[in-house]
Amino acid sequence: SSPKGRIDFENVTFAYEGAGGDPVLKNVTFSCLPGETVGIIGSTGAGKSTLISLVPRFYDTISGTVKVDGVDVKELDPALLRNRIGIVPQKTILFSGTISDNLRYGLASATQEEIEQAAVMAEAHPFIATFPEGYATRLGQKGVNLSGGQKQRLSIARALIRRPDILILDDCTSALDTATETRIKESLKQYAQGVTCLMIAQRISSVMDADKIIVLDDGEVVGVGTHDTLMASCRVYVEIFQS
Ligand code: DGT
Repeated sequence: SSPKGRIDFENVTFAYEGAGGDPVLKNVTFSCLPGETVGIIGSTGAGKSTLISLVPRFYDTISGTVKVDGVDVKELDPALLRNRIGIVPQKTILFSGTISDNLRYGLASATQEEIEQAAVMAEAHPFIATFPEGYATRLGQKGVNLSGGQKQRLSIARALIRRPDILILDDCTSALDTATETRIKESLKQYAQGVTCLMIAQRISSVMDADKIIVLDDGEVVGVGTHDTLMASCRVYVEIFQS
């Protein structure tokens, strides 16, 4: 089968209703090729989370087109579209239940082997293995206390179990130390080959090795390129790098 997970934004303009109509994204154009890792950088309020929310079509554009594998998302069945996209939100939400339940998150068909594979990819397996009850360890109100970084790793594993064509990470590695973050990225490269990865980051170091980086400033794309090109050509990028 042909590679999947291409994303195209073509002159996308978007505004939230009732927010004075001021566009949050203005004329945004970029592409992610299947299997590419694309970083999104920009100051707070630049529109990064809004941008990624248009891929699973949480909102419709005012003008312009978002395409997945060449098809306007408005023409795709929303359920099928969202099934192909794994989203790891900024804030991890875990519920009272076992680690396996939390990773499965309603995907009844997931086997223990698939759960563990996803946990290995997300660098969660090693800490889960230290618990006496392993994957049967209970989380939540009466459960074990996890660190922010451990929760983020469970959240990444939860998205990977669904074997998405597109993985969207919304600034979800900020609670991880850089060594763990690097290991997760390495293992994604190795195991999740072919998965298109869109990754919002606060730290430039998180996306430095991405195939390309999109720099958003006040809803506009002010730079697209690799770290080296942007360092040489994009003022906003250099400012974020130096801050
Ligand atoms: P962050 O997460 O602080 O780094 O900021 P970004 O870059 O992810 O920005 P984003 O997309 O969360 O917000 C862009 C603008 O849109 C900002 O002025 C807040 C506004 N906004 C975000 N979400 C909503 C929403 O659900 N409703 C309305 N009315 N406005 C929103």
